[in-house]
Amino acid sequence: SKVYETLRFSAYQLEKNFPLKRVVFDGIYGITGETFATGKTNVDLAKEMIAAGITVIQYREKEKSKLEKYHQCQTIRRLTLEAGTTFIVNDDLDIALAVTADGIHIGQDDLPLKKVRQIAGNMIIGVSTHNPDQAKAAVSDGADYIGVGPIFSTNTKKNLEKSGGLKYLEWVAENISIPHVAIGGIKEENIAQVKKHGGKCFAIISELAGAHSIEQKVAALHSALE
Ligand code: 3NM
Repeated sequence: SKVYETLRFSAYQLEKNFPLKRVVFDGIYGITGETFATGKTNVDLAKEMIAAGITVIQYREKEKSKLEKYHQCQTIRRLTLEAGTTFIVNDDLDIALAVTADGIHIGQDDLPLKKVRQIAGNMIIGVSTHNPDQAKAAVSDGADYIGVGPIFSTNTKKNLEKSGGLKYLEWVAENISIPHVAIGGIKEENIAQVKKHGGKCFAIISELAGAHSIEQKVAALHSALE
């Protein structure tokens, strides 16, 4: 169909113009969440994250229309390209392709990973996992990294599948060869504990969105990790 051809063309363009970057999943992985901020848009949050030195930013937005999300992603794509920041779009593969994001992040209920790979070419693909079976499947189906969570309880995501938390993270750190990103309830006061249990990269929404200054919060998170 026409839509399918358009997506294939976009992926082809992406391969030609944006060869896969070597992305290091290490330290803070910032996720936008303007519903958890006061008076800041997703674009404001991304700007603050870039200024704070965050090197991977994911656009995550569950309330807005496709068009609103597309416009915000266009702006964040421009800002992240200028800054050399890796830009990953959550859920919306069409938006990720349309703005030539560096990557797409999918959950267990999204299109199958193999199909996403077919459409997205060499884009970075991340997959949320909550147990060892999902992690092993993500690796064999070609994910570039996995999300590992929830580590702690969190109110940020609705209908979140349970996981073994820190025990599941330890299992991943020992058994999974591709990069892993810990997520779920990670804050200044518990990030050192996550590191102790095998965490290397830490995905955070509310602790960043809710901070008065993201720059100060990132500095505090870094010193907690030392
Ligand atoms: N995914 P916060 S936990 C989006 O376990 C999301 O896969 C999770 O937000 C998973 O940092 C989560 O505010 C919410 O807890 C993360």
